[in-house]
Amino acid sequence: MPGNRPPIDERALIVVDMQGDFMPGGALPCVRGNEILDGIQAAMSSGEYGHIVATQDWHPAGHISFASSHGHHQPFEVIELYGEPQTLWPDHCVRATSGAVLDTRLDWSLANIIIRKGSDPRVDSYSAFRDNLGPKGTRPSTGLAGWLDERGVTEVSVCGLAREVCVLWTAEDALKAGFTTRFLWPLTRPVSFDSDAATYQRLEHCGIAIVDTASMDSPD
Ligand code: VGL
Ligand code: ZN
Repeated sequence: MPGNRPPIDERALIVVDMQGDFMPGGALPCVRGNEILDGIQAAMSSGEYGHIVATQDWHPAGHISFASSHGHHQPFEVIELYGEPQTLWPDHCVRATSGAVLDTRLDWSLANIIIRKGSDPRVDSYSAFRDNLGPKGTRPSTGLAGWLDERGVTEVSVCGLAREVCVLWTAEDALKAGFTTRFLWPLTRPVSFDSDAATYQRLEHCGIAIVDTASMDSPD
């Protein structure tokens, strides 16, 4: 129930993919992604969360999610990969490049664990919990659900970039893993606002709490 929260040591905050390439001017920018920096820093340092998890999109050059790896396709085209739709992206978050660095305006010393994802050249990875569907029909786990379970976490709050991609998939997997899940809507930004209605519907449909508190006053 909203308002009926567990104790702080049972709460985790997951900060998804706050990296240069998802910021304005980056390779795969979210709309005004910089606007959520202050709110995320406030959430991280609020003392309201007993555990802070960060994720970092971390692709090898030539990753299968890059349009440039497929020759005849353009960024944002959708192809079929392993029987599922795969959006092809501009090259982004290539490991050890400047665009992959976690935004230095946030204090990452507050994070208890940083999960790098998308390192398998053959499969994309949106969620903090597991890869997208891969060549053998498997979705290898990142180990995050176990990490949270071992620490007694029961409630997960998600924020970061991009609202309709990695934050959404992370929230859906958190719920599937059995955590009460909160989506801090004003502390996310999408690649495109066109996706917002569909994202909202998906969250409502599966029972993820969409948090839009007065302290997070932006309607975006
Ligand atoms: C993301 C597209 C491709 C994200 C990552 O962080 O939302 N989106 N890779
Ligand atoms: Zn990516």
